[in-house]
Amino acid sequence: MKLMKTLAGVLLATAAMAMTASACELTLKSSDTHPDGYPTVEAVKHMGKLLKERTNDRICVEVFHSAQLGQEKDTIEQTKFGVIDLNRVSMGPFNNLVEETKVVSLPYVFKGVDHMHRVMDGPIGDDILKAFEPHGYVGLAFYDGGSRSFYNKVKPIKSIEDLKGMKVRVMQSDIFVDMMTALGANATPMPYGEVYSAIQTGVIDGAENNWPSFESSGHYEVAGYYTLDEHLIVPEVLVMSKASWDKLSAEDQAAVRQAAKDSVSVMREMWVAREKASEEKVRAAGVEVITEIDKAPFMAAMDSVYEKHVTSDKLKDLVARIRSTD
Ligand code: GTR
Repeated sequence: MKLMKTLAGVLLATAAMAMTASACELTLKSSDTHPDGYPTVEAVKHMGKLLKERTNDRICVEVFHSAQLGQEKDTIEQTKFGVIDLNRVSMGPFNNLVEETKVVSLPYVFKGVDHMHRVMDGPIGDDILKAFEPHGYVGLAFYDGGSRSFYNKVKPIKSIEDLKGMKVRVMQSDIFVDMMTALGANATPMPYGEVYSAIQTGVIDGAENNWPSFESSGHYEVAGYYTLDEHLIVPEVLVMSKASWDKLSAEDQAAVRQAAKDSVSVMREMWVAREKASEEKVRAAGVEVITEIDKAPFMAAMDSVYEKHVTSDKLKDLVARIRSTD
């Protein structure tokens, strides 16, 4: 009898635990390539917290960080089919799927990060978010991705000539391949997760990214020269699978959208702090940072990239609107 009672007690406790764990009626699975603590990961967690509060614990978000669900290009595909509900990625790997994302992936299209914010926070940003929908995604919000610059293990890049013949990893989009070709380098498109060992083993000489990614990926341990040429400012995007979205009520869709929007300012604050912390860590590790760089020749070399990729009226118009935004 005593044993029965104990067993019943254990069963009850287990059931209670299971109920607490599954208190959320719906848990949205979210993917991120970055490690825990990275601003994009924390931003989506924050979004999840807001959503949970606002739906009285009905809808939760679980963030699978550190590429647990796969490399960006693969997770983008899985998101289309609703295997992954939410995905935080760079817009670069979306270039071949959603044409409009190409304009924000063009080298030197933004005058700086503030300009990028003004563009993405306004009607152009709204238009780009809407452009995801016919392709099976719902664009929810843009996050910061800083400025991307070149790093390598061979020598300090002080001018465009230093890039000649270098093997540089880029994100998987033709724009970036053509950008490197225009700079006289050899582009190697590959998933982010393969870059560290590719530099280490000499498959490539270097890559390009912002301070937080350069630091958190550990690439600075194998690539000791970082040149702040800031050739790209590619915003990050948080998308939801249209398949998952369509299962929500209109009210819950609005709650998801609002929680995503409300996570943006928090993300930007975290981003600024992380950029500073990452820069300090990388500099303290002895990486040579080249800040004195004439960007004019880099910009001039990009004409061919624009000619090749900005061909439709739609993209021409978007680029013109970006350029005329103060
Ligand atoms: C990072 C970005 C990632 C990923 C990565 C890359 O800056 O946050 O989403 O795109 O760059 O270079 O692949």
